[in-house]
Amino acid sequence: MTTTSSHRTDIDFDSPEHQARLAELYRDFAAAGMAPLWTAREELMPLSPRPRAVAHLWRWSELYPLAARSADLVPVGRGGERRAISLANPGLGGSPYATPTLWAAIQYLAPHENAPEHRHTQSAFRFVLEGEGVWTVVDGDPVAMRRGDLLLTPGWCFHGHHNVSDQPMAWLDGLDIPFVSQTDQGFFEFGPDELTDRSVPERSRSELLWGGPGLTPVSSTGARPSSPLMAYRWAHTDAALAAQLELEDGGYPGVVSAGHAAVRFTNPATGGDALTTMRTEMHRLRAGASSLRTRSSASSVWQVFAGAGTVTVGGADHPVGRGDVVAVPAWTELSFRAGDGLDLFSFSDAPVFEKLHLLRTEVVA
Ligand code: 1HN
Repeated sequence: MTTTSSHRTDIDFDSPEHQARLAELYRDFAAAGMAPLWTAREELMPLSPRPRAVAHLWRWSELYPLAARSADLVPVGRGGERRAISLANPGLGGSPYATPTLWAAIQYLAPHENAPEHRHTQSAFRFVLEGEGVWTVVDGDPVAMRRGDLLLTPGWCFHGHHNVSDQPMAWLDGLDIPFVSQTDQGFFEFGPDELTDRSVPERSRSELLWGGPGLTPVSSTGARPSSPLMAYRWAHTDAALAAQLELEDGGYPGVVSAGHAAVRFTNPATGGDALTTMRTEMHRLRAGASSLRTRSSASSVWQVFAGAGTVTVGGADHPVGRGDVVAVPAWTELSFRAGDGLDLFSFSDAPVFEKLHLLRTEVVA
């Protein structure tokens, strides 16, 4: 793009001599480590977001067997730390990121394997599509992982996993790795090679303290920015979604459509998001129901937990079923339609932009 000044009628901007001097100026800018705005204004300040990430779908039927193959070939242990295989958005030039801010991976732990303890400033969660038998030990508190559960690892909490069963287990990992990496906020520390606590309690210490809705332990020493509750159990999530669907008007009309129930996983001490950098939610669409068509300046990742249906993202329809994962770039139109019913887990970077007063979300007519 070029600009012309209304004041400089004395300059012939199209003359060969002018063009040569301009080319020389741009070369000298580059050599001096300078860059003009006027040639890049549209790229630097588009009228609305122009994500490099693309809408993309990964099939569980492809993810799972590939993760299982890696278990036969790659040990899990100190150094590599985790057998986690990330979902790379094809629009991001080979970076192992689902969106510019979000990492999504399938992690696989074979029978009786351990993933050693460490901690990092990146926040993490696990969402369990299927299986059980793994305990994740978060700051010394062993937390059982089972189908439908959301397990948290807030930033800088030590954590390791161990599979005590005779079956392999795989789950979805979500982390804010790209955001933390691109803003140079990453710190990492190794813990002991062996897990500090190999016990396998039915309920973690965090659940024994924070087990009742609306009930705060009197011994609580004040709210922390991320949730003190490390496990959100499927029985509770399922019951909350089922109860919401009993309300014919959806509860708060205009935010969700009829037949669409949605809950957010929150910090019980503050009501804010469970993690500081990622929003986590569970959605349920009744058989045949459609969600509203929305777009958000937050980017997000969705996994089908149960049922089947159609996702419409960026104007294209895709049939989806259990375990399939969809990446949704910023400002990309999104809606879901259920077949016989559809349960969806989602996570996004919304809390970051909400705190910075940058978040925009709208229902598209
Ligand atoms: C990590 O600690 C986990 O704890 C998963 O399960 C994925 C990716 C990069 C760095 C650390 C986990 C990770 C990770």
